[in-house]
Formats: sequence, structure tokens, C-alpha cells
Amino acid sequence: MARHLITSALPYINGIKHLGNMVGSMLPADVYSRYLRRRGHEVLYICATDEHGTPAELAAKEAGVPVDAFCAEQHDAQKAVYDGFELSFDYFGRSSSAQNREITQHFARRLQENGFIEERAIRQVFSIADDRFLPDRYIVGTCPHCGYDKARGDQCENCTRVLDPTDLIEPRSAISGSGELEVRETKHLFLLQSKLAGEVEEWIDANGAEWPQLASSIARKWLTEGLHDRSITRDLEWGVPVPADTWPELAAEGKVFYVWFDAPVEYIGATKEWADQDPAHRDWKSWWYEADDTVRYTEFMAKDNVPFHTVMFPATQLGTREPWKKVDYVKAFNWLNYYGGKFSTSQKRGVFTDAALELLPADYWRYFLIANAPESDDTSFSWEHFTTTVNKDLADTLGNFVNRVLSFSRKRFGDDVPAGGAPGEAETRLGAQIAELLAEYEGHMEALQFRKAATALRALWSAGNSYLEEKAPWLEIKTNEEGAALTLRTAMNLIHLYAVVSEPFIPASARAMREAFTTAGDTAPWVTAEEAKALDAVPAGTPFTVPPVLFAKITDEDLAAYKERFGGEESAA
Ligand code: B3M
Ligand code: ZN
Repeated sequence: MARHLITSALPYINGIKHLGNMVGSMLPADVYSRYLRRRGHEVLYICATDEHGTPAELAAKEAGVPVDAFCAEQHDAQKAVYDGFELSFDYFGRSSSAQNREITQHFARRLQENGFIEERAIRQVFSIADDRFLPDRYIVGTCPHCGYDKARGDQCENCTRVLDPTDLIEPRSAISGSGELEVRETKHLFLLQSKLAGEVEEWIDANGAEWPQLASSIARKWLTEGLHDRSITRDLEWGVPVPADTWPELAAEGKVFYVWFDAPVEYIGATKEWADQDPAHRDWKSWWYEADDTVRYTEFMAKDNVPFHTVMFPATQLGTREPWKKVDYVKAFNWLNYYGGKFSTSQKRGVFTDAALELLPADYWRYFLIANAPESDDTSFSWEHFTTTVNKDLADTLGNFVNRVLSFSRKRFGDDVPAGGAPGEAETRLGAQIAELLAEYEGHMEALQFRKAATALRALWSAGNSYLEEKAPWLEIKTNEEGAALTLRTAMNLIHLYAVVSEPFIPASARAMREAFTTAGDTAPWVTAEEAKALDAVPAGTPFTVPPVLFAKITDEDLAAYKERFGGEESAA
């Protein structure tokens, strides 16, 4: 069995994420982790909040809270939502941790020793009133293109044009509002990516062959355009400090590393955080260092993060000249749109993960999002589509099956799985079909094809319905009680199988299905092909209960209320 290291892109600290963020990284990583664990693999699933950078500083300022307190609060708020979604992280860390600082600084020192970092002087805007250099987006002024008077130095939010701070008319500091600005020379560290480009290309040639098209095409595009040297330090208060032992002058000026330099290192940093919490995890480095070939590393992310993960972070790792584990498989996602427009955090457009959980339990969202994951193309969320999917797949196909079978059996045969009848032609056919669909489902999961896996799972659920319609135990019972008992017992075995194999998608409902049966010692993590064919893991005589309705249907009134609250077509951009 392989050891699987899994990471999902680290959500930025500023604000609760929307459903598009969820489906593009954390949720599929969770489904995959859960699946692999059930198949007996050793899994380490790591994620964390990405806490540094200008947006975090600005958001804290806006909230009127010191940035460290702001981040601590936001981290907990995000973690609570992810717990609600049942994301099964082995560890959910923080990029502002001491561990990440230590490892990030170590990376920087090694890159320096190996000649991949250079100090360069650049010209940058300095605010006299604030006594500091200002990052581009800390400078505001009037847009030369549209006249908007709160345009930022990096971009005008009104006309979306990309700007240079010197383009702004009447520029002023976003911190103090002071217009006393001047351009001064200042030193920054540059990562000499141009020196590493050849090695990165070789590495991608050797390792990227099996990456999905979306990831490899983006990586190739970046390489073709050329890897430029990149400034990796910033003048911010909040970040990993440049280590004084190596760069005393820059450290004295209070420079910190650029957020994209320390964020990917936090995959490692969070693993160390995980290890420091529990002596049993002492060997954490075996996941990351001198990586023997038993570790397989899979990363999940949205497409805009691909260049950082396939080119820049590998360049950084290679430049340390230490054997850090590099990614084996990059699972990238397109955008989930909201009614054809974009989900937007800044414009609060779309459905946010905390609000989603206030409406309905996590399983509804988990199933819908994975079944419609933007794998090969952008996909679009609409309340209508969500409603149809929940009502048809979850309420009718799965939930209703479970309830119908268990309630009917209890009514006619009491509280135990009924005995009698011997499997016949219909059961053999059903078993063969289930085994085949299960193999299909497994194949898609192994290939990280989530939509196809969802389709196969739904087909498994449908097969139960077809069997039930065909055998019609509610008629059968009038003439052939043994036959009806066999049908219901077989259907109950399907419910148990669904409980086991649906768990990666809908963990809470899977638990409810499994707990319906009080089978002693029932801890089987998965179902073999033989077991799928036989459908007899739950024997006659097993006590069972009828769980509450698994999935409530979304009514027309609910749908109207959701559209009203969140905005439907009308607000589409
Ligand atoms: N926080 C960007 C994003 O969430 C960034 C990812 C970091 S992964 C190391 O889209
Ligand atoms: Zn403008």
C-alpha cells in the first residue's frame, strides 16, 4: 500500500470562502483522501490558512484589529466551517506558525548558499507620514482611464485596468491618506528563477507526463514564456521575517518574505505543526524529505494557482539542493460560476460556505459540488440545478430507497432483517451489475475523475431502485412471502453497500445508513467484488432501525426563498 501525501491549496485568511473555492481544492482533496483511507492506504491530508500578505494586513486594518489577532480569529472561523463540511484534514495549520517561519527561512538560506538569490535595488514609493514603503495596493488615487477616485496602485476596481502606482492621479497612502509620497531606492531579494528554468523543465519532462491536461498546459505555457527572476521580499509588518543571520541589513529594515514564497512551504510547515502536536508523528520528515518512492504526492488547486505549484515552488525546492518531495500529480480545477458570472468574495456574490451550511447539511453540498466539479470546463451553479440534483439523486434515488425498504420491511417482518428465500436469477444479475458499477466507480476514483465517479455512484443507487421496481416486494408479499423477504434482505444489503462506498461523498448520510444495522463488528472499510456480487454481508436476523429521512426535498417555496436571498439570474454579470 502506498503512502499518499495530499494537499489542497491554502485558503487565504481574509474572509470565509465561497462554494467555488470549496469545489476547486479542499472538497475533492477530502473525497480523495477518504477514498484512499478506505482502500487501506496511509494518507496524510494537509491544509492550512494562508495568512500573510497585503490582503490580510488590509483586512485586519479595516476590521480595526491587530493583524495577528485578526488571523487567529479568521483561522478559527474558517476551521469551524470546514469541520461543518466534514473535511477530514489530518492537520489544518497556519502559515504564520513558528514551524513555517523556520522552514521558510531555511529554504531562503539554502537558496542563497547555492547562488539562487540576489539582492537588487529597486525604486519604490515611500510614504513620509507613515514612515514606510508602500506596496502597490496601499497607494490609492484617481484612475487615469475612468476617473474613479479610489483606484489602487495595482489595479482600478472600477474599470479593472491594471495600473502602476505612478499612473495614479493625486496618489495618496491608503494607510494615512497622506499625499506626501516619494520614490526611493530600496533593496529586495530576488529569486533567480532564470537560473533554474532548465532544471524545472527537465523535472516536468520527467514527472509531468501523467498530469491532467489543464495542469500541464498551464505549466508549459509558463515555461515557454520564460521564468523570470522574481522579487521574494516585501515591506510589510506581517510575514516571515528575512533572517538576520543571512541578510542583516534587510532584516533591520523589517523586510518579510512575499506571501507566495512562504505559502507553499507551509505544506511542509503544517506537517511539522502536525508532528509537533503528537510524539507519534515524530517521523514527519519521511513524508517530505529524502523521499523514498513510497510517498505519492497529489496536490489539489484551482487553475490560477497552477503556475505557482508546477513551476515556482518546484524551482524553489530544486534550488535548495535538498531532496524535498515534489508533487507527483497536480489535480487542477476550472471555475465554478454563479449563474454564468463569477463568484466574488470582494463583491459578496454567490454562496459562501458558512451560509450554505445554515441552509442545508454538508452532504447536500458535497454531493452536488463533486457531481458538478469544474473538471474539464468551467461549470455554473444555479439554484434550479442544485434543487433538481438534490431532489432527484439524493432524495428520490438514494434517500427514498433507503426509507422505503426499511419501513416496508419493518411493517411486514418486524425489526430484524427478514429470513427466507434463496437468491435467484434477479439477484445474480443484480450482483453482477453492482460489482461492475463498483469497479467503474473505483476506476474513476483512482483516476481522480470526480464527476465520472459521481455518475457511477449514482448508477449504483439507481440499480437498487430498478431491482426494487422489478421485484415489487409490496406485490410479491401477497403471494410469496419468502420471495418478498429475499428481495428486502437483498435491498438492505444494497443499503449497507451504499453506506460503505458513498462515504467519501456523503459521510454523514453514510453513517446514518450504516448505523441502521446493528451488525456486530461491522467495520469493513470497503466492499470486495465478491461481496458486491453476493450482497449478503448483512445476514438475516440482523436488527435494524429506520433512520430519519436522509434527504429532505427542496420545495418550490424553498427555491424561491434561496433565489431571493442570494440573487438569481437578475444579478448575473
Ligand atoms: N492562498 C491562493 C488561493 O487561495 C493562495 C493559495 C496558496 S497555496 C500554497 O487561491
Ligand atoms: Zn479605472
